[in-house]
Amino acid sequence: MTSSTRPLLPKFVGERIKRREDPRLIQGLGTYVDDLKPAGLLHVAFKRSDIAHGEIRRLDTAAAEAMPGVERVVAGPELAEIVGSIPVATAYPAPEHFPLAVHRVRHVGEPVALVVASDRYSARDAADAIVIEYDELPAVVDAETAEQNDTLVHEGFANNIAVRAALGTGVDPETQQPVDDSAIESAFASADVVVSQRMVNQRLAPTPIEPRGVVAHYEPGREYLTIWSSTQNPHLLRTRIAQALDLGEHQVRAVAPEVGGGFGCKISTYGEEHAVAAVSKLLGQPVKWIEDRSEAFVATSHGRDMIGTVDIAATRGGDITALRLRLVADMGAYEMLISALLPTFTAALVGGVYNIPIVRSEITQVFTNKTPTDAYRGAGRPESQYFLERAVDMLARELEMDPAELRRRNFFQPDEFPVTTVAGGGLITYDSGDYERTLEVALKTAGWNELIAERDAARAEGRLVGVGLSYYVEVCGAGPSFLIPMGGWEHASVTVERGGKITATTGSSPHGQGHETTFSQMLADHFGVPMEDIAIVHGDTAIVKQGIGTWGSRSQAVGGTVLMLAAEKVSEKMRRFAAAMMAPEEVAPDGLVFAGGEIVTNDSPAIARGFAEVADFAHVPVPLPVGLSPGLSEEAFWEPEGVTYPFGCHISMIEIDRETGEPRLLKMVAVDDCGNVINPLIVDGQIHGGLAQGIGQAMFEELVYDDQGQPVSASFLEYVMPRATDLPRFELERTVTPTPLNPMGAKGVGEAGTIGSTPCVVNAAVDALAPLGVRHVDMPLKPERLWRLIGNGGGA
Ligand code: MCN
Repeated sequence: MTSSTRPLLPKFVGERIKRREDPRLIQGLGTYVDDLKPAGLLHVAFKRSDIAHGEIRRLDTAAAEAMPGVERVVAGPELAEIVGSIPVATAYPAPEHFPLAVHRVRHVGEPVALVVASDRYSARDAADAIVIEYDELPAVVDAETAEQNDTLVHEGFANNIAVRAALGTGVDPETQQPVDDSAIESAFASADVVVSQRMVNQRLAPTPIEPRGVVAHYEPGREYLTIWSSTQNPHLLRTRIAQALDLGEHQVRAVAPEVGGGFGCKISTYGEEHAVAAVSKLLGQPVKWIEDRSEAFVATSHGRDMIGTVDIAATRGGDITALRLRLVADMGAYEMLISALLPTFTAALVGGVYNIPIVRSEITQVFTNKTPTDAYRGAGRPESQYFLERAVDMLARELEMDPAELRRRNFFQPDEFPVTTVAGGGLITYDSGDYERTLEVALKTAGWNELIAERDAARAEGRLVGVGLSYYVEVCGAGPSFLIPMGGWEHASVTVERGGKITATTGSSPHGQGHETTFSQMLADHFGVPMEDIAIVHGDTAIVKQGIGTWGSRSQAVGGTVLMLAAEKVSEKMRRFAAAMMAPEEVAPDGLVFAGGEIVTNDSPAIARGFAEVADFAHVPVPLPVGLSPGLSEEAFWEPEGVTYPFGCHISMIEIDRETGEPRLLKMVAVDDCGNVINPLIVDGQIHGGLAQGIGQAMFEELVYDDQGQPVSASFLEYVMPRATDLPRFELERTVTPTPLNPMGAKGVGEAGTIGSTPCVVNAAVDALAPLGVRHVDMPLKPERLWRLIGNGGGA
């Protein structure tokens, strides 16, 4: 793929280069959706349900319509006529989900009507003046009993079940239903040791710094809609909006300008995007909606919310012989784009890095009267590795074995890869791994033996100090298309312009990951030019013709690969132009290399032409070399044969105040392996952010609903985000196990930190409380919860 004569990773790739996008972002020079103010702009505000479940008996918009500045009020049935139901991307049956509720509301925060007005404040005031009377219905709140609840969230989904599936031993992979329980039952019946635990992976709010926002501008004359959205997925948005409004994709331009974070909650196309686009088309004017933080807590999809009961069986010597996961996943009130798939990811990876011969997962996904759940950084993998790594830690304690030693004993070995796992039901094949090496680096970096000695000394003084270790494997770089409902490929184009500057487009649409930097590092090496000569364009479907978007940590592995394929097509043509320019010398294009702003022969003395000189010639080729067409612009589509599996080992130390229950994280070591690294500084940054979020789940964050389905922690007053002062200095190391699935040998890293850190911190907390007899504590590690455990001498 790269030109044959040059090394793959020569100059910029592998260097700690600061992000090119940061100067504009930190100086406030970026353009976000709310910065857009097209002439004639109108503003939308949504009237949302303040109850969890009820029939809409009366919707009175008269007062709102009479208010100054109000242009239009739209309710559910009218909008449903125009845009229909919002589609999901999975094969599972999904209930209808209209952008504005029709007849019934199913969660607090569900939009019921919208107001279009001349300014944001008039729109908000008028939305507040809409009167809705409901016939309230009982709310389905508890996921574990939703199946037995007499109330149905959706009439068409009996027992509130969205999906019932199974994976692994004794399961038919076609029907995803258990067909033979004998192996799993006999494994548990004959085990020396069995450890079982119910664990809660609590509901979280993704809370990117920039909430969602949309501007839509339909131009009736051109019959053309431009939609700007704070999205991870502009191309999917284009497709979905075109379908909803009965337009061709060529009539819709979707733009993701600067996006202030997404963490998975901006993958879906939301009802608000459909609604704002439809209203702009109705009125023939530009329309804007900017989500406020209170809305974001109830209207943007939530993450996690799974309850797992794990049984793990082993021999006395520490060989894990079987694992069973019974999973209840709370979908909330509707399915979002890929939410129905996430529990299957959890199940598919629940065997982790261990060679466990018998693994069975049984999944029940239920509807409740809460905000829908969907992808949140890690999307299924943090839950899976949490359930597994807590169970493995409990097993180590039961066996009185060093937790590192128990893990080491059960790893898949390097010569076993590629490994098709039992947990994945034959559908999952880990590409590459050397798990023991990473464990050893982590133990050494953390000073494991010293940490244990320190903990024991602290214990001797009566302090509650614990040490935790976790191992994870996760899945990144999604493709090929048979696995991914939106398409498992990515697209890129590369153009070398007159004068030798380069513009590349990528269908990966970053929202904080730094693609402009890493992708230009790769192209700079490829073409032998400075990074400053390269522009990476993303997020605008009028310029970037095709794309799948940024999610599932796939941009480097898939987007990076296709970019290099497009670059190779251009450089191949450029070598032929250069060879023609070197005539009458007999120069073989294959023998030319790109270096130092020139295209040169490998011979001595070398013959060279300037990069810009060749670019100019390619645009005015007189005479046109035989077999060449003018210009230097190429595009490529590519999909990988399979997904990559990064892994890593995290170690932490925590102290819990005996008097107050307040936990303090003292140490956090993360050793992650994402294959070859393009930019170590960016990769470290991705790990830092991921660790903060994973620790946030372990220690602080939780969306709580009362028994009426009212969210009671839906503001930053109650929803506790991790702050810099809550976190220790992160100690990072890396091992490098390249993947064979792409030419760069790169795996993804964007979610890794989130996945390993959560069980690691909880394992440390349980270790701290173990002298009191504590076996498990559910997240988050709230001081009150810990204080009660301490006060009860470790009892529940
Ligand atoms: N990279 C690298 N070497 C590798 C792998 C990656 O240098 N071996 C670089 C890439 O070039 C890219 C970055 O690291 O600049 C992340 O790449 P990758 O792991 O491919 O992940 P994506 O770019 O696809 O990002 C998605 C991932 C996800 S799924 C979530 S959620 C997430 C995350 O990235 N949300 C984020 N990181 C985030 N970072 C910020 N600032 N904001 C978010 O919302």
